[in-house]
Amino acid sequence: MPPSLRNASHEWTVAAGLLFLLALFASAVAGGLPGPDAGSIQLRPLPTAGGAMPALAADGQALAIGGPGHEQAAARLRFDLQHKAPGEAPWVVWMERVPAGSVQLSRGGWRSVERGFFTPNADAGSLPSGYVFPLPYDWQGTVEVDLRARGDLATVLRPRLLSGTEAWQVERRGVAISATIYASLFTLALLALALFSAARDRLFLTLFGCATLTLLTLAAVNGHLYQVGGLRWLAAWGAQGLLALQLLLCASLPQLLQRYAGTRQAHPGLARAIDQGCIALAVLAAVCLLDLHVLLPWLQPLALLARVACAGACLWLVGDAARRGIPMAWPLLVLAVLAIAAGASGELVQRGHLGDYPWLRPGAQIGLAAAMAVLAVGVVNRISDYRDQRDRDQLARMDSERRMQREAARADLNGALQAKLRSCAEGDIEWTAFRLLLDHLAPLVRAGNALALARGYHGQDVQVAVPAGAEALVGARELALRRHAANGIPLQQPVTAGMGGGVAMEALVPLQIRAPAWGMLLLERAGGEGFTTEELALAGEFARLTLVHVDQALAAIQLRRSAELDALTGAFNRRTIDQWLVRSFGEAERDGQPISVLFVDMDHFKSINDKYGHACGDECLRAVARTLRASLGEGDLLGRYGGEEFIAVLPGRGGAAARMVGEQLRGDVERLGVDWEGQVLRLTVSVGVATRLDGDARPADTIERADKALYTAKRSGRNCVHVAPAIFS
Ligand code: GH3
Ligand code: MG
Ligand code: MG
Repeated sequence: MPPSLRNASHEWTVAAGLLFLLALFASAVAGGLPGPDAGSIQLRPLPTAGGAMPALAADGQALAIGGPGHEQAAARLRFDLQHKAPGEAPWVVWMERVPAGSVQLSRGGWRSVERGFFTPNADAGSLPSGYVFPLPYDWQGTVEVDLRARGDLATVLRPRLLSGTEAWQVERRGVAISATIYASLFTLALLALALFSAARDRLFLTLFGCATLTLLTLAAVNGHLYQVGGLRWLAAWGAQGLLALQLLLCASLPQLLQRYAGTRQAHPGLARAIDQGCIALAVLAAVCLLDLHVLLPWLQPLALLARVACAGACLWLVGDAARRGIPMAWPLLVLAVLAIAAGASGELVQRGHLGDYPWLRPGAQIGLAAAMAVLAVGVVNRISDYRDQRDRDQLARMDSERRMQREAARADLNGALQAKLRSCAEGDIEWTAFRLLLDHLAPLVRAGNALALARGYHGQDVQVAVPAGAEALVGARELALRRHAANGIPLQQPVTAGMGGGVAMEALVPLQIRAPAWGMLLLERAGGEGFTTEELALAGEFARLTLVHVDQALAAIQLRRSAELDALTGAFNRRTIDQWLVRSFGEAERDGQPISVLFVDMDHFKSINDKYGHACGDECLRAVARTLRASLGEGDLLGRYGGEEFIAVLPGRGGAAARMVGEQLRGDVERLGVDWEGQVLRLTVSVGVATRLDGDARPADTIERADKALYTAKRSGRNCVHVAPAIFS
């Protein structure tokens, strides 16, 4: 499956899951609050303490407080009460908990408890959703009660008449909904922190900050923050603290979205503008905390403006993210639109411009929490980016490690071939090279059995098996192997291995040898795991390297030989024989052994050249050299000293023994017949023999005496052997 497709389906699965949770939540909210006409109350305006008339909201059933000129408001509530027995829950006047400084009911001498948004009410629980005023049992029929309220923030009070049981249910549902919202945000914040510690990405820290701020702000807007023991001190800031929190949230949400959508990279100019806006909001929040009461009439509209701007920026950012296909952006956009619509309507309701829709406030809060959750899912997608990156890094590291390992193995093989083949005898080079090849290659490609086979390679048939039993790999299929070698492409096939008949993979890697010679590497690995292309390539590369080294070693031997030998006859050349003479004479002197030098010169050779031509002369030279070589012993040396003159060095023999060898050589040449253009040419040689004397410090002395003996042999009529006398005068 392509990754893009996988991501998309994964995203929709997450979105569907979130939608399901949201639907569950929404259904709980929709059924959770009483409708607008639960009890019937009429409101009539009353003059307040300062003499100003209080404002009734547009629908006439709500009392506006806060805002310029309305810090105090009062209204007379009129309702019909049915009788409640003392055992039953009393009638209750219930008002949604809006930010009012104080709310109180009174009738004649009776006064209710004074409730306030920023003052904790011991009897109201820690997550109250409304101001609850139980009415005395003895009130019946049409009753009129005065409602007095104070507040700094513009909002409306909507008193309802509920039975005690109803009020209790409303409160409990409110607690459940708020607790769920807070718990989700708290969990989200924790998760963000965990993600930050795992991924070290500032994005998660921003998510943590946003989730925490949302939690605090919602708790403040609902008035719950000031009910919680440890956070009660925040009430000291009153309405301005509430505004500061809202402003901070407005500053942080676009920051989070900006990081999520990657706006800094996509639209740097816009990102800068958003940053500046956020800084301005943070400054404004700090001003709020200064607690300068005179600023409040200005701060409230500014905060409203900030909320509108924040909503606009968020919508734009999410829309842009959706357009650019960033994970979870579409579900987030839908939720953001819903939450902003609910928030805006809730704002209108709270200012009395719209009728009473009690689900709007919790709806907007749930929308915000859900949007945060979706956003979290979106940013968590980054984790999979990290994972992909880590996987890629790991693969690259493994790859480079493997490459380094192979490079080291190659260098190893190269070094071993260089060192071993240099000291190898000519006939052992191929075998040794293949053995090294298999020793290095088999463990690297995890081949249990390995075999190198070459036929006619440098005139030799070579077969090397590692371990020794692996010869069985060839079996009776040499012809098939030869055919495969001809096409030159490595292949592998499953085979049954050994006596147990287990499964194995066999790789056949042809050696690049010039026809008609051919060769093949056979590698066998137990189990069904095949050789990778890379492993086959490596085997081919190692084989090529080995063949190059074999060629080089053989060429070096060839070169050495051509420098030592006479090209025409294959005997040692004069330079080599001179070196050997020095060495052999040294050894003879050291060991006290005799050593003799024989000069062999062909008789009347010039006339052969003259009569039959130079080519014939060359052929005769070769034939004589062959004959002399064959007549000499294992440790004797034969060299061409110049022209048609040969020299034989006989270590360990002197006097009579040397003379016998001389006679042998002479006789063998005499018996030799050289075929030339249908004729058999007869050749003879004269031989001069000299044995090293104790006084002969250098070979030259002995050579000189042998030369003189040869001269004597020539004068004596040729085709004879003359031995230099022991003391030459
Ligand atoms: P003698 O019995 O006195 O040794 O007579 P000879 O003709 O062998 O004597 P000489 O030393 O005068 O002649 C040697 C000849 O060998 C001269 C030269 O043409 C011939 N010769 C020397 N080197 C080669 C060679 O490499 N090939 C051929 N074809 N002839 C060579
Ligand atoms: Mg001669
Ligand atoms: Mg000569």
